[in-house]
Amino acid sequence: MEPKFCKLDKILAPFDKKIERKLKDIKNLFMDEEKAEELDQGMIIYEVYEMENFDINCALTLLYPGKVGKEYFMTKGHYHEKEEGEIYFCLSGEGILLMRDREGKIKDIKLEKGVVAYVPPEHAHRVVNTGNEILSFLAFYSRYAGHDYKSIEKEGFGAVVIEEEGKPVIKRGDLK
Ligand code: M6P
Ligand code: ZN
Repeated sequence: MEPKFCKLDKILAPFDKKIERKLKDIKNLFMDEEKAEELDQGMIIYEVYEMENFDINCALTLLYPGKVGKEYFMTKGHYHEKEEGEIYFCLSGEGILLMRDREGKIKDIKLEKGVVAYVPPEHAHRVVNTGNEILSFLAFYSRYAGHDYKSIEKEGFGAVVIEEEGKPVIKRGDLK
């Protein structure tokens, strides 16, 4: 097995996989789906550059600033298929890391440059960009963890982050 490396410039390069999520791919995540329909469906909400390794993957996510109505742009969010945690390292921007345990309890960590956050196993995780610039962060996770998006699609996340009086507010409850 050869050691390998990527360099972090604007992207993690060379990368093994790039994922681009456009509004049309995730519009059903937002509370105001009608509003989402009115916006440019080809707009990129976030990009992920992944370095795949033997056991631990590393991914850089660039989450663009913006809102659908009052709700900030965010990632899809997922549980892991295996009981594995994940480490986030925020490089730039401002945001919130939302976590949801299997009982639906919501926890959150504010993200800004330099924050290192641990997502425990059995916690769904989603990142929300609450600032005016790109929110960029690295994530480190087991290659075998797997992404379970279905549970969130079925149950909803149980919290949304919206702008109220110019500030981000987390609304908990039986929301999307
Ligand atoms: C981080 C990691 C990746 C994930 C990405 C985007 O980089 O958690 O595993 O793919 O964020 O999040 P999502 O897959 O929920 O859209
Ligand atoms: Zn994950």
